[in-house]
Amino acid sequence: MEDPRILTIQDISCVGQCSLTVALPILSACGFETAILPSAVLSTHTAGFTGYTCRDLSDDMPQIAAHWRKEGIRFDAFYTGYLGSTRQIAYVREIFATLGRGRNLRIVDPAMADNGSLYPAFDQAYVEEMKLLCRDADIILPNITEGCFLTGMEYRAQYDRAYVDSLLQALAEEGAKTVVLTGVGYDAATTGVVVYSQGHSDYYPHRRIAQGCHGTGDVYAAAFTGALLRGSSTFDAAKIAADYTVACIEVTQEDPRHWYGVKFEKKLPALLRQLHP
Ligand code: PXL
Repeated sequence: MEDPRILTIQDISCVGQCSLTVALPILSACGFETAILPSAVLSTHTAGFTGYTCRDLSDDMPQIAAHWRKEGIRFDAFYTGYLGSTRQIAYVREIFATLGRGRNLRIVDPAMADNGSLYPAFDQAYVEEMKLLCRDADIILPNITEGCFLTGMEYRAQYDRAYVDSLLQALAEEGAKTVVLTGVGYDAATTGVVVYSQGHSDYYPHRRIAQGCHGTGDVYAAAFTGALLRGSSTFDAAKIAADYTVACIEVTQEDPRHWYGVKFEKKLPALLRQLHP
């Protein structure tokens, strides 16, 4: 059998340890041929830097996809993260529909919101298009805020298990097949991830580190994708990715000057020991 080929579609933030500069090294280290489709090139990410440059590559996306179609290049898995516009989401949906081979697993991180608000670049039209992409996906990885935008449910900073169950149910009603809901914690010391599929959910709680870091969602989603494609169950992949992300945040915190991203490189050897025993 041919080795799986993954396509990851998101921006390149040249500096900032997020999106493609995280996904590509993590998935390559996991042992996969990883193709990229950059949706934009920014000098840095947008969370905390000011005056960054941004070259939108929307016009290039359909041309790149058309070339791949012509060459017969196909993908066994897709993983998408931060996308720049509603138009880009529509291109990604077309890529899902035309460039897969075999059962082609589709993993979508609807990276668009946190702490109750959409990221500044996005609006309701973007949310509506993201709902369609999430319907096309096999697995989505929203946080609670993104889950609320995808379903219209009210965002709450404090919540209980019944609220999380309703959110998962609402996501399933919107067409989500498997949901990996991140950042779920019922007390101040704990956060965790709920994996939901076909009416059944499992919770993996882990230590919450008070001071969040930028880019942890991207580190989590890339490690989850790598672990899943290496053969872990969805729940085990969610756990492996959670433990890896916590370890990355811990090592980042040893260096208080490192405010803009996660030192995911330092813990790659430990992740690989788990995935290639
Ligand atoms: O980590 C998500 C992300 C990716 N890419 C860019 C971002 C962000 C979050 O702010 O700004 C450009």
